[in-house]
Amino acid sequence: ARATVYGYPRQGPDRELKKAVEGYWKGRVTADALRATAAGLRRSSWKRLADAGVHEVPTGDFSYYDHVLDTSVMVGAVPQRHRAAAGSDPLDGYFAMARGTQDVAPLEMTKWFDTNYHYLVPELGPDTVFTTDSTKQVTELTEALALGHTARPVLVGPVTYLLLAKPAPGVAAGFEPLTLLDRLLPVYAEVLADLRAAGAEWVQLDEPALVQDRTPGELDATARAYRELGGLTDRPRLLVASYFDRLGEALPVLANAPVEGLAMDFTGAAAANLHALASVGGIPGKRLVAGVVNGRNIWINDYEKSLATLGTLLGLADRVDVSASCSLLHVPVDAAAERDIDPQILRWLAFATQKTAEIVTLARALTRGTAAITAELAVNRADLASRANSPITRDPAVRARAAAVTGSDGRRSLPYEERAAAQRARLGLPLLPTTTIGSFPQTTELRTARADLRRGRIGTAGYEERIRAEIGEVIAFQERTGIDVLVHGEPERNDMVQYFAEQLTGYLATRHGWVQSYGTRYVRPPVLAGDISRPGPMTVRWTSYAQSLTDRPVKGMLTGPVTMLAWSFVRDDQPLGVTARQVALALRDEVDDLEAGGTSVIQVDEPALRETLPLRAEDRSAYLKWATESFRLTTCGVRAETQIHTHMCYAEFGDIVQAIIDLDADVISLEAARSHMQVARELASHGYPREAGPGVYDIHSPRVPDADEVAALLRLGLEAIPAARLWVNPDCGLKTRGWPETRTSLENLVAAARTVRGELTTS
Ligand code: THG
Ligand code: ZN
Repeated sequence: ARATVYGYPRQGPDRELKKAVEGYWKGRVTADALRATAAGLRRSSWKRLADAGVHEVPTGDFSYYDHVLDTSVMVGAVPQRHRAAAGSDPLDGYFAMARGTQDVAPLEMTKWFDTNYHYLVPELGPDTVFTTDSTKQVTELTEALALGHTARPVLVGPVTYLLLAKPAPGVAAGFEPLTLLDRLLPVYAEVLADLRAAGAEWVQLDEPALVQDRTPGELDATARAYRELGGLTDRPRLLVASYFDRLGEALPVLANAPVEGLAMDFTGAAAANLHALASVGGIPGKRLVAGVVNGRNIWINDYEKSLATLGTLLGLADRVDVSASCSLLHVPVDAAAERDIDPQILRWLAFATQKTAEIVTLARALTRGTAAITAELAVNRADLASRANSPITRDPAVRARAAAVTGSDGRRSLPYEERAAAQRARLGLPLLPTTTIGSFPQTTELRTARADLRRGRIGTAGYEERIRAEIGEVIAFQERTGIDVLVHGEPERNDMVQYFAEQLTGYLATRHGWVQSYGTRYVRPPVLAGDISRPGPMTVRWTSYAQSLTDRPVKGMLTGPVTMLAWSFVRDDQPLGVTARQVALALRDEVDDLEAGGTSVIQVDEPALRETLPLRAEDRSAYLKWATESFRLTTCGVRAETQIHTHMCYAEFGDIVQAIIDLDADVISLEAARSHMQVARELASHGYPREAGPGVYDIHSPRVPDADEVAALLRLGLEAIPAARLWVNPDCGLKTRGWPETRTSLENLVAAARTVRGELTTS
């Protein structure tokens, strides 16, 4: 058996790629220097893999920005508006597609399946003409072969590429990119021929879209695609890879396709692939690459369990190789860099480096028998036992409390209508009340203050003085501008998930655990390692301080349990719903403390509610059940006159409106400005019964909307949501905006609210 991986973190151990690319954008790094840095990173990643014992390294998985964008370049799917830039310089054209320019908008970005990676959405239409550019794939393969590696180019497969695309601007929304398949396949055929000529024995075609529910037409297209590619004579052997879930109905399609290998995920919900593969009679004559090491979480592998899976698989394919379930892009580079984590706990963690070693060990056991890994097995067993029996993973008090939760803990004391009356009486807000989502601009001074505190240049007292001053300014600005429900602006927080994780017991933060989120942007997801409890209040002090400065209500701001899970590495030793309940109980105490401290409005953000929705429809109701239960457990402990808000963004909400209703929040604010209040109409069509603030100011752009424009959006909102239940707010938090545009935009927003209020009272 061979050890292999489908992809490796691109950034380098110290995010060297981020620095080089951003330096290039600023004109501080030449194109040649950028290319040299990239080639150096590829070379060292292959060397790390090969030195660890990986037999077949991936090529073409590297990217300056995004591998779906690279695929668009490979097939010539460059939108008209980016062609001028691409024509004058390919690298600048590439970045124009990724980031836009002064004159043209970038491609849209969206989440890569249910991960936290974002890709650039291909824009296609009936007039799209595909052309072949295999340069990047061929160059990277040639580099690896020249270094003496056995290498396997990895490409986004044609079916997934088309299924991830959307109609180009100006093309009818009903256009289905998959109808372009027959035009796209000849391009893939040329790329395959070029790769063969460059020395590829195998090429991997990634088709993760096949783990989602697919229509019979889509499955037919898949069969046709692989019949055609498989039927080519001038091609390397083909490995069709799937990951993130089970193949389901697509399995027989691929098993019967004239390709030489399949790569399948056998972790988590995808473990069902094992029985499915047996029930189609295996893939005799084909190579199976078995993803038994979880490629998107950070826990060490259970060798005995993986070996049992691999043992069964041996009878189901011609040859079985070992890999991670998906590209290692989704995990940080090296756990050994985490000097601050307790060495005992560190033994439970596996980042890309450790996962590579696991894959090699399992491949060795498969080839030479488990006797060849006796020592590794013993260590693995001991580490798993230490985790299972640790007081960190089993806190009896947390468990007893979670077990004692009853249905009434997840129900507000009164129905919405009565709460709303109590809240109206307490808050005394005008019609169309104005508010913001929570954060205000994170100025350079604030970042510097945080960095100074970290490096010991200023003490806690100096830092807190700085935070108090900022809160004072933010409150004064909001009062001056005439905003009705104020926020403290969150100057003390960097990443909201990290901020709470650092204050909860059972959560680990990493120092170097960067994972690419999009382009040159990275996050350091904290680790939900143990049972979660809250040693003390987390936000009460700053919220109370802000409230002490004003007579208007100041909203308390928390991140909800679903988002805390979605943006962390989660425990794999208990159901997600169990972890969510623990986080919810810790947050519930925070909500209760805020209320006890006099906070009358509390917002619990769930931006990730939609993005964690399972890939397969049949798994969704179970997810939505624990997701809504944990939100309600967080928020339902308050009195009727305390108003609960929530906020969601980054998503289409159409398919979760019922879940949004089930959260039973009094007020929800949503991203909507760019979609012309589409979300307000969606809420209305589902009979959404409570208050809503569809965003009227798109904070993703530095553009300042004028008051007329905001007023027009509000009038649109009023067509869907009655005046008594409509709020006025931006799309999302303001932390990425500058102060000048924030100031004017919010002044215009308040002016628009006043204008439309006037129209309501006179009519
Ligand atoms: N927090 C976390 N996960 C997230 C988001 C978040 N996932 C989805 C979405 N938001 C991703 N968006 C971003 C936006 C900006 C950055 C990263 C992800 C970003 N990162 C800095 C960088 O790479 O330079 C580093 C930030 C830091 O120092 O922590 O700008 O909001 N958890
Ligand atoms: Zn948001």
